[in-house]
Amino acid sequence: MAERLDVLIVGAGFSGMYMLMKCREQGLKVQVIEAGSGVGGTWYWNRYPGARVDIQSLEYSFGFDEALERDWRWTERYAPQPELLAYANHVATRFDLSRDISFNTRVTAAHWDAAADGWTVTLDNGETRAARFVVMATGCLSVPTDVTFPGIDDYQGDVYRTSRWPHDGVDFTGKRVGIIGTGSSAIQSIPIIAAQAAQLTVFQRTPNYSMPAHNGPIPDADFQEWLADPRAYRARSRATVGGFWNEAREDAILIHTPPDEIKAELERRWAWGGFRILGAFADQALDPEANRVVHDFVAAKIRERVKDPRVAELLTPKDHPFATKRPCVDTGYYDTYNRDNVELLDLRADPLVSFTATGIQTQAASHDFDAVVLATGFDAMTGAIERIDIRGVGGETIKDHWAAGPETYLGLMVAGFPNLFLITGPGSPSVLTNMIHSIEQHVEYVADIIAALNASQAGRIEASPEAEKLWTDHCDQTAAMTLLPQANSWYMGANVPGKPRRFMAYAGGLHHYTDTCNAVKAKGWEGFVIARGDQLLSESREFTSYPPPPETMAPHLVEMAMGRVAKWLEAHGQPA
Ligand code: NA7
Repeated sequence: MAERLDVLIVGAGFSGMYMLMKCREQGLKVQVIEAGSGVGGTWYWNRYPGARVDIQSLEYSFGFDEALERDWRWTERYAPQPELLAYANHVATRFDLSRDISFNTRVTAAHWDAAADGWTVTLDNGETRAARFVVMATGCLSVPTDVTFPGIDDYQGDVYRTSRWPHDGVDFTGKRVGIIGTGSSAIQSIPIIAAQAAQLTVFQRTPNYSMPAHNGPIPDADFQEWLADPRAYRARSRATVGGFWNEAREDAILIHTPPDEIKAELERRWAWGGFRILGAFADQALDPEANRVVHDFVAAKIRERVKDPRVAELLTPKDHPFATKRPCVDTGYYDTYNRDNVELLDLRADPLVSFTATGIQTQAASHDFDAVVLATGFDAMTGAIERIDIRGVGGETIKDHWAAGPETYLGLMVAGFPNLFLITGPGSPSVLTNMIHSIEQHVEYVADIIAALNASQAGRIEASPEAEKLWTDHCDQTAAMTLLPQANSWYMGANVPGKPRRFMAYAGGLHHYTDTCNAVKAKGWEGFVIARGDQLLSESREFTSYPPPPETMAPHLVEMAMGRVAKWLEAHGQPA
C-alpha cells in the first residue's frame, strides 16, 4: 500500500478542490479521488443544454482569495455550465490542484481501522489507500436515481440523461424528442431543445414552480457595487438564511399587509427575477394562508404567459405549497409551451406504460421519438455517501446507521464514524443555500478541526451519539416549523422508492448554522469525543448551542410553528 495519507478527499467538485487547498496550507499529505476526468463536480457532469446556476454568479464563486475574485469576470448574471466549468478549471490551474487529484477513479469502500486511528480506502482500480481522515466531498446531487422504465432496453432511439450528458453535445435538429421530468434540469433544457428539435413532447408527472431568471449581462451597477468591496458583498450574503442576498424581510408579514402592497412587493421581486421572491414575506414559508397568496400570484403569472388555458392549468402546481419543492429559475420556460412544436403530456391522467422500440407507450397513445431525455433527478444528499461501503467502529455501515433517515452532528460527522467528514452533508443547510458559501464554511471548519487535533496530537474525533441525536431532532423540529415537509420532494427523500422520509437539510438558515458551529468550537468542540488510541482526550456529549428563536417572528407564526413542533414531539417523543 502507498504511504499513509493525512487526508483522502472523495470528489473534486468545488468542495474537494477547496478542501485540498486548505489541507495543503497545513502541510498535510493529501490526495483527492475523482470519478470524472476533470474537476468541477456538478458542473462537470450536468452538461445538458441550458444548464446554469440559479444563484447570481457574483455570489456563486469562491471568496477565499481576493486576487482570484478580481481576476475572474462572469459574463452573465447566472453563469451557464460551460463558464462554471471553465471557472473550476481556472481555479484548478491557478492553484495547481490536479497534481494531487486521481481522476477516473472511484472510491468503492472505506473501512475504519481502529488500531491505526484511520481509514483503509479501496478504489475501483483495485488499489487501497490508508488515510487518517476521509472527507466526503461527494456533492448533494451527484448520483442519478436508478429510475428505469419497462422496455427501455428495446428502444431503438437515443436515450440521454441530463446529469450524464455527452461531452461533445447533442444535436437535436430535425429530431422528434421526448423528455421525462419537469424539475430544474428539464425546465432549463426544455426551451433550448424545443428551439432546436422538430418536435418536443414533455412528459410531466408533477408541475413545479418556476421564476424567470431575467438573465443577461451583469448590470453594471451590481458589478460596481461588488467591485467596490467584494468582502462586504460576501459577508452580506453569508449573513442570510440562504447564503445569497434576496432582501429577505423577516418582519414583513403577508397576512397583515394590504393586498395592493402584497401585489406590488411580489411584482417587484418577480421583475427582479430568480429567488428574490422567496424573501418577500416572513410567513410565506410557514403559514399556509400566506403561502397560498404567493401561489396564486405565480399561478396568475403562468396563465399570463401560457396561451392555452388547459396547458397553463396543467403547468400550475397543486400538490405542494409554493417553494416546498426546490423552486426553479428559468429562461423562457412557460413561453415554450406556446410553440407549435411543443406538447405537454400529463402522466397523472395518462400514465406511462412502457418504452417501445420506437418511443413511449402511455395508456392512451403511443408516441414515436428519435431521442428521449431523462431529466428524472437524483438520489439526493445521501446517495453518493451510501453507495460507498463505509464501515465505522464495529463494522457498522453508514447505510445501516441511516436506516431511518440520515442522522449527523451538524451535517459534518456521523457517530461511530471517526475522522470521517461530510461536506454539506444531510443535517447542514446545504441545498437550501448558495452551495459555494456552505462549502466554504464547511471546508474551513473541517480544516480547523484537523488543525486543532494535530495541535493537541489527538488521533481522532467523533460525534457523540447524544449530540447527533440532539442535532438531528433539532433539524427535524426546525423543518417541522415550516411547510417544507409537506411536499413529496427530494429534500424529503420522497423521489426514491423505499427511501426513509426525513427532511434532509437544516432549515434554520446558513447564518444561524454558522453561528452554531462557531459556538460549538468556542465551547471546546462541544458534542465531540476526541481521543488518541485508548486515551480519551476530551469528551463532550452535550449540544447546547441552539440558535436563538427569531425575535421578529409574529406571534401567530410562533404559535403555528410551535404547534407543528408539538405535533412532531407527540409523534417522535422528547429527545433523550
Ligand atoms: P428533480 O427536481 O428531482 O426532477 C425530476 C423530475 O423527473 C420530476 O419532475 C419528477 O417528477 C420526474 N420523474 C422522476 N421519475 C419519474 C418517473 N418514473 N416518471 C415520470 N417522471 C419522473 O431533478 P432535476 O435534475 O430536475 O433537479 C435536481 C436539482 O438540481 C434541482 O432541484 C436543483 O437543485 C438542481 P415528480 O416530481 O417526482 O413527480
